[in-house]
Amino acid sequence: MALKDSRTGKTTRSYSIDELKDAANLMRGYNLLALCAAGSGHAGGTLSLMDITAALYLDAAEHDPKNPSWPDRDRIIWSTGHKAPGLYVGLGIADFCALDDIVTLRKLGSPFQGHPHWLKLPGVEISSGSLGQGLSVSVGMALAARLDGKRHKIFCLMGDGEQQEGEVWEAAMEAGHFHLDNIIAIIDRNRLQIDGWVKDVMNVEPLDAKYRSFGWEVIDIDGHDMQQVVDALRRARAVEGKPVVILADTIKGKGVSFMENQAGWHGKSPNRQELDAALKELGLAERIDVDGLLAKAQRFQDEATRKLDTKMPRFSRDYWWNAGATMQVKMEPTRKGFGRALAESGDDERIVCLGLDISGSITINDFYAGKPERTKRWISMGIAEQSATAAAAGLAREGKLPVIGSYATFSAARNLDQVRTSICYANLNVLIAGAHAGVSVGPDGATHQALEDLFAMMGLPNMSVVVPCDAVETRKATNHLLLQHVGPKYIRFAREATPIVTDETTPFVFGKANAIRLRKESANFVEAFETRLASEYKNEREDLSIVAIGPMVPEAMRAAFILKQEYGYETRILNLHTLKPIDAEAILRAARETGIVITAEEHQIGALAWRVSGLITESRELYGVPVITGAIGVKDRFGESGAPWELVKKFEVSAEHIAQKAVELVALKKQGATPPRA
Ligand SMILES: Cc1ncc(C[n+]2csc(CCOP(=O)(O)OP(=O)(O)O)c2C)c(N)n1
Repeated sequence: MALKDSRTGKTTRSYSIDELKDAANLMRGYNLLALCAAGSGHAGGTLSLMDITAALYLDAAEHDPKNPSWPDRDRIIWSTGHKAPGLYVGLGIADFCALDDIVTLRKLGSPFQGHPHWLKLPGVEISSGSLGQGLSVSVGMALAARLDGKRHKIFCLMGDGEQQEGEVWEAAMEAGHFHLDNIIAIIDRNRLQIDGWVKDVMNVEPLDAKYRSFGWEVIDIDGHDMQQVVDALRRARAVEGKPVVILADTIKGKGVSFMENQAGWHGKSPNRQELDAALKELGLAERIDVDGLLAKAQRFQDEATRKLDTKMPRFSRDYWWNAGATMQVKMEPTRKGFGRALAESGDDERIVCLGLDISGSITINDFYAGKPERTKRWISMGIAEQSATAAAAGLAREGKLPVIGSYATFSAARNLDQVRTSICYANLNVLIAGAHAGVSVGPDGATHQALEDLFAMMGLPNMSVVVPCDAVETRKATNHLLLQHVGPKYIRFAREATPIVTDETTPFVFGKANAIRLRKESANFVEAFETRLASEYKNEREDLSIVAIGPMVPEAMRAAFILKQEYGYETRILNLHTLKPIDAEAILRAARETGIVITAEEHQIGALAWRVSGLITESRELYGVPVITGAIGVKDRFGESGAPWELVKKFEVSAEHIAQKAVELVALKKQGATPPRA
């Protein structure tokens, strides 16, 4: 059992129950320290899973830290991706990596991503973070082992909330059907998820009867009794002819009294004071060099910041948000506008909001906050994006106005076929919110940074797509989509606080772009600009145009300021809040009148860029007119963990990058023929 030398097959180290208990305790400490240094992450679930993790990495799994890709090793599949730090301390305690290094968790460039990525850290078997996929991956690995005549086991760790994903049950059926006795699933049954108790959010019990009925062997244990954990893992290994699931009863936040059984500690990290209190309670205050490791984390961060800064385009001064005495701006997350609109318009009896266990942070629960009469129209569906999407179609078919929302990658990708067939093909009146979109989601990393959702939503017939630029516009757009617009509709917004650049008087007309012009440097950023409907805007013979969506609109405005200050260039900005139907007239006019069109999207380049350049190349009116195009956005790569604004810099979606591109294109334009001015 346990840690092996893959060359000789000999066990390199065995652990007693007491040693395993001690290891689990120490792992809890390192876990909390890493979370504190990161300033974000999931304390509750990592603590509930820690005794199992220690037993798995140090006793149950046969693997060799010196040879992490040993073909005969047992595989550990971390389906419960948000508990990544638990996985990392498991790897650390078993010597796959240095425990001390885990303190760089979630920082830019760290192999310890917010959610596990197997291509960044040896010992990690798969990339995860989108819940409910690990058991299917395990089925694939188990089938491969069978085909290859291998005897290793595949351990799959899941949460109990995660059992709400329908895919888990497809995989459970497959494992039972194929009698995959090389799969050992472990469910961290702490009975809490984000929105509250699993039984209230969407009951999954009785899990034992469910798994049994799919042909599984079920073992029930106390997941904090080390002897029981070790025995269960040994018993599971011996079962033949069917897969095994260990249902481990645990306590979320286990080991730290103020975190235990508190839903609020799901996605939270301790501050320094809380960390000290937790380590004291765990008896680790003297055993872990907290100051030394936090200093190590800081050095890592400083180096990441230095590297990032050397790559940023440079100008004569610092134009970053609120860096100077003038052009000050207020910031607020765009998602707040979504919640405000639901609170405002929610009295309409047709509106029904569906909860997908991420309700607070995407603000969808503002719909019923302080309004008990609305709670009957709040329907918690659990972590089940696909079924909830089709259920929304059912509600819409019966005349309701359903609203669903989650991280954009789960509300517009995980469920894409349901959106396509049940909502768009049927042309039903469903509002889908794609929240936390773009790289600026930050430290959660690639799995949570939707950068492709607009490709899908834009490509669906009947779908309307709106990407508002700030919280104020998000409120207006949500109200419009909810009550005025009939049909499938997608609204995309971000997580991080971004500049407020509109107010109540700024026009918002669905399908019609706004033209924005810098007038003069002012104390307040917003006052420096004039905004009007693009259709009412008269040509000012600007040097270039920037067509932007979402939080790239404020970046485009800041770029216009840089370009004016540094080069005297005049810029026309189009806020293309409605991406579909697109305001072709505003775009073609900008192309004809300025000769340069730069698109700016916090998305893989193309959702906006290729639409705009497609319009330009297709236009008869522009035939023979030279138009230079440029695209700012993410360049066909996945995101990664880092602080939100760091990622804006790293993925080159800042005002500085837009300005740099503009300078290059204006130089090109000056070299070539001057386009005719209308
Ligand atoms: C497909 C998908 N939907 C939503 C989320 C966001 N999310 C992260 S953790 C979580 C709750 C998980 O609950 P559970 O499995 O019980 O884990 P635990 O409470 O033990 O942390 C949710 C909804 C996600 N990561 N993946």
